[in-house]
Amino acid sequence: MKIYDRSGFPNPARIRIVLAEKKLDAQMEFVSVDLIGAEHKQSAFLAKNPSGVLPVLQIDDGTYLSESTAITEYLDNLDGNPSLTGKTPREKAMIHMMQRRAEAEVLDAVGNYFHNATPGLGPILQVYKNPEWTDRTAWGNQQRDKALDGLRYFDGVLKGNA
Ligand SMILES: N[C@@H](CCC(=O)N[C@@H](CS)C(=O)NCC(=O)O)C(=O)O
Repeated sequence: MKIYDRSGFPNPARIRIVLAEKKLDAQMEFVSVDLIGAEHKQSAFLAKNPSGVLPVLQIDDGTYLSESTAITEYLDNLDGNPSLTGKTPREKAMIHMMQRRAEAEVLDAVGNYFHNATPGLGPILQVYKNPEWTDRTAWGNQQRDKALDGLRYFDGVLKGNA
């Protein structure tokens, strides 16, 4: 199996954590994609993942899988121990719900803040520009506040589970 990723970026890190937990690192070939040079926006990479984002997993039959949740599910189902995506219907649903909540309330908001209220990745990578965003920085800062609220929520959840 091959994983197209980049060290130091959050979504690739999600899969590195899965690989470590499942002890699958040794079976994986890591292919580093030059995000700063916009390699992921070139046709060769877009053929693997039309969304133009990392990570992407290539499995042994040649299929490309993207979306961290789908990659996690695939790797988890190769071998049930430890189980990361749940075993019972309740566990599976709870994990799916919390994962989606973490993406919506924290990860997406952090990305929006980074891209809109900080120098971010620079103009080459800001492929989508909404002309109606008259104050992108204000919106970006609002996303920062949303991410901080999300982190407070997860702090509470984790304290309750300690
Ligand atoms: N929903 C995707 C998000 C992937 C994503 O946004 N990856 C970032 C790296 S952390 C990326 O490739 N960004 C490049 C860009 O947006 O140009 C997933 O779950 O894998």
